[in-house]
This record gives sequence, C-alpha cells and structure tokens, in this order.
Amino acid sequence: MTRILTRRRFLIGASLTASVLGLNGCDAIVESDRTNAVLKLAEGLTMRTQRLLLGDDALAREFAEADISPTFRSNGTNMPDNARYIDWMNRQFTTWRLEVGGLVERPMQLSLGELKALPSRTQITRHDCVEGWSAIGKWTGVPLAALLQAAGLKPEARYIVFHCADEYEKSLDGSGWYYESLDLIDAFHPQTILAYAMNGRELEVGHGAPLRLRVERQLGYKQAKYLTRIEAVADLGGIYRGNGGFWEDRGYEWYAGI
Ligand SMILES: Nc1nc2c(c(=O)[nH]1)N[C@H]1C(S)=C(S)[C@@H](COP(=O)(O)O)O[C@H]1N2
Ligand SMILES: [Mo]
Repeated sequence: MTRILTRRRFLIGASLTASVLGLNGCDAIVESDRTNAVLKLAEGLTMRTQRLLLGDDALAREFAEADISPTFRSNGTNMPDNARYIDWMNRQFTTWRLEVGGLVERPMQLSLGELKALPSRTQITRHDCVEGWSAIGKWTGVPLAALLQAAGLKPEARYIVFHCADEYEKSLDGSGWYYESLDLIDAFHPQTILAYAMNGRELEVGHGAPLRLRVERQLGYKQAKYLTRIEAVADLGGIYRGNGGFWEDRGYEWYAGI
C-alpha cells in the first residue's frame, strides 16, 4: 500500500469517527477547520499507529437500561481530602475547571457548564475492576476526541495524561497523586468519554465528581476519577515514576485491556 493511499484511508476513518461523534462544522468549540486538525494528527502518527487506528476501533459491548446494576460500588478514593477539592465540592463545582494543555495548539480551560453544553454521548457498559468485581452503569459525557480536536494536538503528541484531584498515597515527591494515560488510539475511540453523569444523575463524589474518564475497553483502574487536567505529551517517561499511571508506577500493566 502506498503512503498516499494509507493517508486517504486514514482520513476516511477519521471523518467517520467524527460523524459518529456527531461533530459538525457548526460546533462552536471546533474553532479551526477539522480537516486541518485531522491532517495534523495524521502527520503526528506513525504508520503503525495509523493501521491500528483503522483496525482497532471495535466497540466494547453496550447493555440495555434493564441491565444497569442496582448498586455500583465506589473504589479507591471515594472523597479527595485536600482543601482545593473540598472547596470545589462545597461550591457545587462551579469554580472547578478542566485544563487541557501540554502539546496542544490551543490550551483550554472549561467549566462544567461548558462541558455539558458540548455534544454528548451516553453508553451503558460494564466496569471490571482487577480486584474481581464488575458493575454495569450508564455514563454520559463529552467524547474526548471532540476536546482534543478543539485543542488541536501538536504532531509530537503521542499520549494523553489525565491528572486527578486525589493524592492516593502521601509522598514527599508528589508521586502519590492519582493519574492515568492513554495512547491516541484509545483517546480517539468513540466510547472514550469524559463523564459528568452516571445512571442519569450528576456524577457523585464517590464516583469521581465532577468529571471522570470512561475508556471502555480497559480495566477499572484506567477510569480516572476527579479529573483536573488533561495533558498531551510525547512520552510518559517524565511523569511521576514514568510508567503512565498511579497503579502502573506500582507494577500494574499500562495497557489494561479487558
Ligand atoms: N482519581 C482516582 N481514579 C480512580 C481510582 C482512584 O482511587 N482515584 N480508582 C480506580 C479504580 S481501581 C477503580 S475500580 C475505579 C472505581 O470507580 P468507581 O469508584 O466509580 O467504582 O476508579 C478508578 N479510578
Ligand atoms: Mo479497580
């Protein structure tokens, strides 16, 4: 296959994804020409990643309303105990902002209201925790792809890092802050959303209020709660202990496929 043909097939795949997401030229947040963003993205991807992107967009199973679990436990942090988070919580997250930065053309800060005004996706999926429990929940949120397209990834960007508001383990070097990361295949997957609602209600504190990641083809510990900042990076080596996540820095697999 020639390089040109590969590029064209990639573009077809990318525009299909955009239409699945319900993006269109009128969406206020997509400030620049989407085609430009996609081209830039294509430039930044290796051949190998492009093929994976075309072939690896299978959806995780989605369930019916009747399958939603009556109880969905909260795991890990269920209430961040630092002053910054408690202040946001006491103000119903009206002063909270999601920062989008790192290797992006247009860094952004979005309020919860701004995120809720964007096109959303709802999905009923099964969450599987490595500790051996599962639960089915309904999640509503903003497709991560839409935010990344609005921010415009720089060609060097390879991973998206999710910073959280909870320090899971107190440490002198700060490496106890919960964080996670995805490569661009999972970041642009149509079921990868930043969820602000669960089972038709606002996300509860125990489940990651005001915003948490859902990445449905991976295990529970990838589903970062209490998001504060999204950072596009070229590699994960410089972040905390370099393995791409709080649990990854403590021996878990970075790719936690189900
Ligand atoms: N910020 C943050 N995100 C987190 C965790 C955490 O402790 N802190 N725990 C992870 C684990 S191991 C699981 S199983 C899920 C639990 O999500 P839930 O509390 O909504 O059930 O969140 C994941 N995301
Ligand atoms: Mo978990």
